[in-house]
Amino acid sequence: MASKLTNVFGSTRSVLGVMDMANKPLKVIPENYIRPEMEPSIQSDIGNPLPAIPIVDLKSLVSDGQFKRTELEKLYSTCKDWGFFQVINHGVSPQLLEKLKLEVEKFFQLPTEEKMKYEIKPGDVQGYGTVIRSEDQKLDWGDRCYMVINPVHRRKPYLLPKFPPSFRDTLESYFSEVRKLAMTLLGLLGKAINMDLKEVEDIFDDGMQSIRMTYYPPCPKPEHVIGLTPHSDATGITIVHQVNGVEGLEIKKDGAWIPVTFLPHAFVVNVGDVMEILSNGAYTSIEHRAAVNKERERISVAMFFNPKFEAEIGPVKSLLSPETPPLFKRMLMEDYFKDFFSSNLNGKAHLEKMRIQCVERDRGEKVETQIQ
Ligand SMILES: O=C(O)CCC(=O)C(=O)O
Repeated sequence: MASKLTNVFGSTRSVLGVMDMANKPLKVIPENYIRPEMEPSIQSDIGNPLPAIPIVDLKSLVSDGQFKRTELEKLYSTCKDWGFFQVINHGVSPQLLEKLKLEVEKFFQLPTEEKMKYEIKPGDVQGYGTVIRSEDQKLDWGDRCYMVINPVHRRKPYLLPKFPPSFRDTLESYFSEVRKLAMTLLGLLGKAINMDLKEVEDIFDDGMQSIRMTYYPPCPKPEHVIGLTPHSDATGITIVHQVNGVEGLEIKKDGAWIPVTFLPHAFVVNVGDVMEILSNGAYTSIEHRAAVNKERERISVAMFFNPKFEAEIGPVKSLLSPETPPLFKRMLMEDYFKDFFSSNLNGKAHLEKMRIQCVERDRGEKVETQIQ
């Protein structure tokens, strides 16, 4: 079937309601959810435990506003080798996380007609539902709501401002707590590649921030569907909260899909493409996906921290020299985003578009070409 493509930065329509479908007894999974090409994840067995993503204890990394050099070095190698870590002692209160859990669960349990008020509008990517760009598009086994939350003037008036008041207030408290954590982590990641705090703040302070809340219903054949298509994030960093303790996040490490086991109250943090670009490839933005569970629903809340729309992204100048030339091109954050949201999630394809390729010409001269 011919693909019907849309205008840039937009959707033809959105679909709502995997949840409604999964609530009815399902004999067959609809064809557009089936992923025949899905790579299996590795499983633990006796004597062969799963590799675990590193743990960062923020209390031992920073005390009295000072960081420990050895811990910072560990953070650097974690972001280089794994691109993912769990953060504990992060300072976000367990009471707030519990309140968020109740509110998010309540939100996803609202009748479909209520949630339709927040449906993604044609030509947009924000709101409740999934953007459909072509008739033959494979769909994820999850209901989600994505929205920009900062800068505040970019918020859609029909989304967060129209949420049930107690949910909105809880989300605002969550944003403010997690934002503090994100700025601390971004400062540390910057420090580890010799960026000044001022440079980090100029890029990220009051930057573009967004949130995706996802409800993954149980699926009778979880091995045939995917909750979230493999992708790397077009962000500086992402902070993921696994709201109801049900696992599903998987990361691709050395070619294998590894399930992530969240520690209680920990957040999982990942380096995004923008951080890989800023660090000139020192940090790695890792592909990840979400699997679904046969019996239990799963809920996650991911918060994305990006540079300001008007910031230029590209390798940090202090990292460049004739021996360490730029590996990525420079671009305005706003344009980078438009480009990201104009296509569906697809592994690391978006980051690869930013990569500068060095081609040795026959003459022996080094020429830089850019993959477009
Ligand atoms: O559901 C998860 O654990 C991951 C969520 C995520 O990576 C995303 O929303 O981009």
